[in-house]
Amino acid sequence: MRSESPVLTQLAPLLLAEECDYIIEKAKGSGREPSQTGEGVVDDYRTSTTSYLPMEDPVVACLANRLATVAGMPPSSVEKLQVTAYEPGQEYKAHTDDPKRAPAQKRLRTIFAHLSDGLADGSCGGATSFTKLGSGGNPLRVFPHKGQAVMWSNYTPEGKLDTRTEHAGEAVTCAGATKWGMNAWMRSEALPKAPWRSRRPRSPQKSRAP
Ligand SMILES: O=C(O)CCC(=O)C(=O)O
Repeated sequence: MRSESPVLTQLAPLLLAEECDYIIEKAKGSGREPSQTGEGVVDDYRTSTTSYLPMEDPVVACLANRLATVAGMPPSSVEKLQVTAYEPGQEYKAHTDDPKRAPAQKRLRTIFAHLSDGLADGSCGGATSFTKLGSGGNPLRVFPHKGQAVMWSNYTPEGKLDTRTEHAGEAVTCAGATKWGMNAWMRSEALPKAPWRSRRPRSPQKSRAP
């Protein structure tokens, strides 16, 4: 997997296997809804299901801080982490991650992490494919390796939406296979109520007189 323009950074690994399993369990416990597209509609453009992680959970909050650090963004820029699951035949067609947003709310950066086993050799589909990159008429495909992630900037240094980052979640093709992934989107403006942002270190406790 390689692209220097735009830069796609492979994070391998980003998450421990135990962390992937934890995220999946938390996502299952948060209820799975039909996914919406970036325009906020449910249709056959995106047929997976989605859940949002409980960001007040200490492990999840710790992960959000790690993701922000890796991306070089403040923790308060991280949106609620979104987990997405694809059963056989489900997909997310080509899209960019920041359609029609107000400038203050730009999704500057994306980290998409793969959470499941069994799809790494590509024989059961499920790749994250960058439709405008790649060669020989083939998209640049990132196959799902549990714990690995890919990171990119959705905007050019000049501040324009970088349409070269268009990507798709290819359909899972094998019966019984499920692909789990996690989106971390980081905004240009702090999310004021983000409870998972780093708390200020506590002031040292006054020592009691012996
Ligand atoms: O499933 C994938 O590989 C990509 C998912 C994605 O692009 C998204 O959820 O925005």
